[in-house]
Amino acid sequence: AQLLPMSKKNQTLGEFIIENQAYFKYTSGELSRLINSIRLAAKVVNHEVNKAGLVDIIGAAGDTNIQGEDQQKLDVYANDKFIQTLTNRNIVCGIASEEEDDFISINSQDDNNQNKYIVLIDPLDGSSNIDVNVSVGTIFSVYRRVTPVGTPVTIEDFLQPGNQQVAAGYVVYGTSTMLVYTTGHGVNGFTLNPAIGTFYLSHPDMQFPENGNIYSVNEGNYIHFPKGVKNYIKYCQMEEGDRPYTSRYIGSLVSDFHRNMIKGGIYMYPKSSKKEEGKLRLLYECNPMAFLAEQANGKASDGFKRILDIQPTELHQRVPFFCGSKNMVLKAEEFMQNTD
Ligand code: P6P
Repeated sequence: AQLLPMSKKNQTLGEFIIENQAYFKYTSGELSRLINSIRLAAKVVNHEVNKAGLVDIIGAAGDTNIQGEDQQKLDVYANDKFIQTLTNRNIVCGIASEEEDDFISINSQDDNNQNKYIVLIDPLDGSSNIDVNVSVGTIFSVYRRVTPVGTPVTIEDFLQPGNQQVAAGYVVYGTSTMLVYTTGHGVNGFTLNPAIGTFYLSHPDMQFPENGNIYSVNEGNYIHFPKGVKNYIKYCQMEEGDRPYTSRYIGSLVSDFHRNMIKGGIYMYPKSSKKEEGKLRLLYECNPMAFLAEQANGKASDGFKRILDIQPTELHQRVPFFCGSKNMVLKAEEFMQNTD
C-alpha cells in the first residue's frame, strides 16, 4: 500500500490511525484498537474531570493508594474507566496501574487470552491539582508480552526496559483536552472537540526544540538536592548568554512536559536527601514520557543513564528524572556527573 504522509492537519484521530496502520509492524490491528479504546476512555474521563468542581466527586474516596496518598474519587473513577475499556474490548492480556498494588491479568471469556499487549497506566497524574482546578493527565505505556500467549501474564511481562515499548502517550485535561502519543514513528497531538467528541490532529510531528529557556523543578526541595542539581539550577539563574531561564512548575508532569515540548525546556524531578530515588515512577510515568521525549528529538535520563535502558526490578519503583530539550538535559547531566 502507498504510505500516505504520517500527518495531515485536521485529520481525525480515527482517520490517522487507519491511514497509518501500514506503519505498524503488528499488522493485526490490535494496536490500533488499543489506541481507540484509550481514545474512548479519555473522552469519558474528560467529561468527569471537566465537571469535577460541580459534582460531589472531589475529596478522598476514603482509601489511600500504594503511594500512601489520599485516593481522590476521580483517581478511582479514571482508573476504573481505563481498566474497564481496555478489558471490555478484549485487547490486552494485562494491566498495571499506579492505583493498583499488583498487576491485573485479563482472562478473556475463553480464559486463554490470545492478546499480546500489556498496558501500564497512571490514570490521573497530578490528581492533587483537581481541587484547585489545575490541569491533570493520564499517562499510558504499551508493551508486547514476553511470556507465551494464552498463559496468564507474569511480573516479567511488566518489568521490561522502556526501550521495548511499542506505544506510549498521555491525555492532558487542560484548557483543551489533548491526546499525544507515539508508536515509534514520531509524536502526534490530537485536540478534542468536546461539542462532537472527536479528536483532531492539531499538532503533527511534535518536536522538542534542541534548546530552551524554561526549567521545571520544585525549588522548595532545593536544600535537599544533590550538589550537581543545585549547581545546574544556579546555572539556569545566572545572567549569561541566553540565561537566566524562566522557571515554570505546574505540579503536573504531563502539563510541564507538554509545555516544554512546544516551547523548549527541561523538567526535573531529582533524587534528594528526602527522596533517595526521586518521586516519579519508572514504569508508568518516566518510561512513557521518555519514549515520547526521544521520539520528539528530546532526551530523558536519571542524570547519568538513559531512562529507556533502565532494567526495572519492581512495579512501583521510582527513579530520578531529567527530561526535555536535548541540550538542556545534556547540560544538567554535565553538572550531575562533574560535581562530587
Ligand atoms: P511535587 C504529581 O503528583 C506528580 O507525580 C507529577 O505529576 C508532578 O510533576 C510531581 O508529582 C509533583 O511533585 O513533589 O513537586 O509536588
